[in-house]
Amino acid sequence: MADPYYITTAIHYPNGKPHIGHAYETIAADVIARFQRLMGRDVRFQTGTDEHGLKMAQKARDLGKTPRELADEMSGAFRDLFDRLDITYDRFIRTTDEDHHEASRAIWEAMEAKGDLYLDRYEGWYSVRDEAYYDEKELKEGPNGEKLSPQDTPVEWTEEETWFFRLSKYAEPLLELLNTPGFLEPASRRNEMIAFVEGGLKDLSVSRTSFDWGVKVPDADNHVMYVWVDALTNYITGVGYPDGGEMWEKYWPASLHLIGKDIVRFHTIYWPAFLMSADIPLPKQVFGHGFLLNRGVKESKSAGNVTDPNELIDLFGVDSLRYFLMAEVVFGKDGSYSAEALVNKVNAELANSFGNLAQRTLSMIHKNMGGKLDTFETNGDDKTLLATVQEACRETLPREFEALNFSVGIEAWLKAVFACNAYVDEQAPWGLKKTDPERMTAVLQTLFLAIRDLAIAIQPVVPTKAAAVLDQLGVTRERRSYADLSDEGWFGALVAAGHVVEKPTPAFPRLEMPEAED
Ligand code: ME8
Repeated sequence: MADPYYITTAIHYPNGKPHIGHAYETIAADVIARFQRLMGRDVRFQTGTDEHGLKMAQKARDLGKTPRELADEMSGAFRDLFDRLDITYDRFIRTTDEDHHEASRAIWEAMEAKGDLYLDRYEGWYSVRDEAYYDEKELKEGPNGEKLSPQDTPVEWTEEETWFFRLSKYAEPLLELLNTPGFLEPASRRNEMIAFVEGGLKDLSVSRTSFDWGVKVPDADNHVMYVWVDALTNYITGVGYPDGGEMWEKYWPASLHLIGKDIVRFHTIYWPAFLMSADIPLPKQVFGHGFLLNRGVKESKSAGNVTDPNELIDLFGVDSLRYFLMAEVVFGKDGSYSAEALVNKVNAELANSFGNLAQRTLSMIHKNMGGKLDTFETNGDDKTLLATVQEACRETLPREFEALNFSVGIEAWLKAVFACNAYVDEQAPWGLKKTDPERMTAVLQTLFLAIRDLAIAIQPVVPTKAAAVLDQLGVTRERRSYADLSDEGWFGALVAAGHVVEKPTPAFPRLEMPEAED
């Protein structure tokens, strides 16, 4: 049986349209999901929208809509974007889904049965934008003397009767968890979380009475759950909690919660504590990726620099966007993007390097060999090239992708592409047609083998483009996994089947910079 692998993204607030950060996180998760499938694992991939809470309620009120109307409209915009981005999710969860309400009530009841919930009065600071409670000592002073959260969002003083969760009880096991190698990655995010726990954990307010847009607390109808209690629970709703069953047995605990660095506290402190309280096993890993900046600057409505990912897709295509984000940004660190950087990188690495390699090779096979393949003898140069390509595609890239070092894996792949292009220049197959046709066929078919490895390896990042190259090579859809790479019989089978290389169409055309608008 294939190893199960359950990956989740954060669920996104549908209080506005999706932005580039949402696209980035979901693309990264999709690259992981596709990679793990190609590694032979049985993958489940969940993403979705986080629809409750004060932020949604306030935004809907400002727009003169009901929260439900706003959620329906914007959740649809997220779903449409993810479909356009070729995101292969198995479930798009909405926290307004009925099974999610049931799961949220069930985890609440489990925490209550443990004696971890009690009613008391909350007095303190709340940031609606972060949907987070803050301690006085965490706050900063804004330019006009106002109080701001550590994320620079406004906070308001809140006083109400709420349910509390005994977070303080879990300090010891949480420290042990945070010190477990691999639980929270990258390791650079650990110290801050450890310091937060060591600074003393206060019990957490987990319900609100001042509004009603949320999951109702069991037997206390005037309370709705604190939005993060229900939001985090989405991860288990999606695999069958509380009923259990086959999906639950197979996929929980999750292999990876992929989230941004701003919400690490919720995922590595609150969430594990809720799970410990409810006697549910803990996720294996939480990875806090960095933020994507627009030419080095955070996007915001007030700065007027918010990019609609749909526009980037319209201009440059999905695979170009996916490639740029994964190749350019060191995963775990902040990264910067701009249309020029995207066009330059994609043209240099995909169009001029890999695309051109495939296009030149297939054209020459089509023209000079009548598109026909045959068995051939390799010489030392051919063997060296194939060894370089195979090491990159069969070892380095999979190893680095497994460790979520995408840019490092892609860099190794690109070096192998460069090696192929250097080999083409050295061997100059176009000059061999008259002088040594046998050698020409050996060179072109060595390249054919190399391109197949390169195209298979890069599929998680540029699925449509890689598939187009593999189609042209004649590699069947069922034989494109990482395990298939070491099947040495495939070329012989292709020859035996009489595969003919057709006149190729470029899989990676050059991108143009759009005309600047006045
Ligand atoms: O935080 N670059 O939702 P959200 C990269 N609903 N990632 C970014 C980003 C940027 N510029 N801006 C945001 C929430 N993100 C909660 C999550 S999970 C149970 C509930 C990331 O819509 C952010 O870090 O504000 C988060 O992982 C995701 O986008 C959704 O953010």
